[in-house]
Amino acid sequence: MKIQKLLIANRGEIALRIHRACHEMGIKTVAVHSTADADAMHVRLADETVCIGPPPATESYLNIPNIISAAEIVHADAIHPGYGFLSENAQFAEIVESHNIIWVGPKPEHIRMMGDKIEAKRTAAKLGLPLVPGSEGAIVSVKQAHELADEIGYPVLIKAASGGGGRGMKVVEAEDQLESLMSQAAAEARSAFGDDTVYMEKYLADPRHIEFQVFGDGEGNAIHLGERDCSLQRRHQKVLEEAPSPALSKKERHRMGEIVRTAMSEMSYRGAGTIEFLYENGEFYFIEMNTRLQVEHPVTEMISDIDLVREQIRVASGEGLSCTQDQVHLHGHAMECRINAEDPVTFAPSPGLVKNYVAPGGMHVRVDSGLYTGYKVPPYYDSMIGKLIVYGMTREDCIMRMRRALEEFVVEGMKTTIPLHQKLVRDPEFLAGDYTIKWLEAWLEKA
Ligand code: MV4
Repeated sequence: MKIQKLLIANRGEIALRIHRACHEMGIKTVAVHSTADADAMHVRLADETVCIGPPPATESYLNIPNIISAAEIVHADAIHPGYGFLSENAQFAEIVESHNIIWVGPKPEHIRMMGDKIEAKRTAAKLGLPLVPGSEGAIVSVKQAHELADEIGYPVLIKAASGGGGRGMKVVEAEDQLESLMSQAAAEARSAFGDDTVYMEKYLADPRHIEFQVFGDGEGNAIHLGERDCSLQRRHQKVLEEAPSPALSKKERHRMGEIVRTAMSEMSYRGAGTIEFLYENGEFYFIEMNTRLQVEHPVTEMISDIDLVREQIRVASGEGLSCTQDQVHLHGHAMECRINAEDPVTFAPSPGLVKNYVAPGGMHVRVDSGLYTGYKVPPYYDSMIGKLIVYGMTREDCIMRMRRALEEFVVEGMKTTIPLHQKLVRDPEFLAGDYTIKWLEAWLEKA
């Protein structure tokens, strides 16, 4: 069914991103916003706006009854959740569909399945994805934990089944710590997620984080759009992402791409998805699947010329994918710097009034941001205020362009992570491309 009016259940740059795709497709947009976001760009650009509550996200952007009411009042025929907030809430997806509103997202059953990391691994294994050696399901006893850890060898990692993003993880270096760290992990998981189920994996000491972008039509057709290297992170927050990964050969990309594409085809996956792997010594290990559009999706758009939000909307309205795998031609190199309203050294949040804003431009430079001079960044939400994405024929071209674009970028009135990126993209080790998930934190320590 052709979508006439789409409600964007999000804020900030991703709300803008979705609005732009909609308008290019002739779809009217509805912005929802908290009282703290009345002056936000995503509200200014939308065709209609609905205030859905006070500043705390739990009372506005996470408030399901208010969002559904907003959609009914304006007669929206679709809802796009963006990323974060309700984007991976299977129950919300079901509620949206039960109101006869098109859910621009994966099937609720797939969201639910991948939200349980043990179920996700079980499914991944069945579909032929390589896993990290570890427990087949939950760990139910200390005895079982000891036997398994002895079998796979220390160090091992205890993870929460409902976890993700690194919360509730414990590295166990030796046998004498196993029992106490296991109960700590379970206790943390219970208080963070209301579920103390844990599982065990072999701990990989220093891998890269490489994720594959996939897309399905929900009827067995699926494509992959190559990988992104997201190893450059600090405390599980990604800082800079690039595509393709400097670590992969064309052959490895093709081999893994076909594996993930086949997996998505077999499960009749619908919409955008990201399959996360750890990559060490030339081997891939599946860890999680994200059933949403990701922050870093623009780097994939740059190297594929495929508009991922447009694709999500096409699939949701039953038009199917715009291309087959044969028609996907990945080319060149792209990078994204996440710009946060934070002190570039201490990472303390730094919201406030934008006194002057000048975004870079020119060939192959993209800025996804809702910032403007005179805008006041509210203190209630994520500190990411924009993304700078650039493209080049080669990684070197791309880095030179990123250096130039970062020099042009002016954000006055608050501290931002722009100076951090300026240093990072000038670092010889970064230039060499041989970094892992531990590299950035070590680099920040010595800088
Ligand atoms: C791991 C790992 C090492 N070995 N699993 C962290 C978040 C969650 N998505 C998975 N994570 C990890 N799982 C095994 N078996 C190391 C990490 C990890 C990590 C992964 C991706 C990106 C950044 C990371 C930073 C620290 C730890």
